[in-house]
Amino acid sequence: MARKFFVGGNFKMNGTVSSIKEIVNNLNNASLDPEVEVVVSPPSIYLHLVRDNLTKNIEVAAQNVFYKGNGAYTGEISVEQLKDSNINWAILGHSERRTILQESDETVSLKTKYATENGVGVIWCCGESLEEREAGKTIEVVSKQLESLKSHISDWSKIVIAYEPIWAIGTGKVATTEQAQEVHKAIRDWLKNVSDKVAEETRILYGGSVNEKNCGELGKQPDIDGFLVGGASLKPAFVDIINCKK
Ligand code: 3PY
Repeated sequence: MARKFFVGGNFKMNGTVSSIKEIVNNLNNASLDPEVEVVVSPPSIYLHLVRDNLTKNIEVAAQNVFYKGNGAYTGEISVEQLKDSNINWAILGHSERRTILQESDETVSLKTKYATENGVGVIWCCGESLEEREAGKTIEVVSKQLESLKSHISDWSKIVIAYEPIWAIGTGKVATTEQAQEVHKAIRDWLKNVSDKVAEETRILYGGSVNEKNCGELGKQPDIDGFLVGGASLKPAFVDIINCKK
């Protein structure tokens, strides 16, 4: 089965009612490649605004979700609430949450398990720090993150993996196409530990300073099945990234 190209827009903690309406209008009026699956992820306060106004061809993702159902968990958001609001995706394990919010591999895996078992797709992020890359530990670090995930989940069909080297996030530094392809291939090889089918079918996105200029080359790599876009998803150029295969 051919893997459908996937482009996610991670707005992070950015935007206002008016700037987000502008992004939504821009996407609604754009001619988007129908062969590409697009998901945008605004901050939780704007999830409804986006879902209510955005074309239904584009799905919406939360930037976090809790690993338990509704209850006494102040400040958290539940899978049930997402589904009730027609939000069918969540980004989990982004390095900003792993480092700044100190989410462990275990926490990310538990969240991913709860979300996927209850009908919410997950853009599951992994990646190494600059120090780890320089120590030659990239594959080891990513494999450890994957290992934790594998020990908690059995259904991989609702997971899209985003490889995001931490040193390329918000720094303007992009992994070279060779560096990105090498890790994507290693992730696909690792997925054979789950099954050949999962290795063949799981989309692996590249994230980290993707923009309209570098997306073309990255998108041609055999194991790069799309992007998780940060800052550029807030700009009109996001449309060019979605259409990079056109
Ligand atoms: C970035 O491109 O900076 C990202 O973190 C995308 O998630």
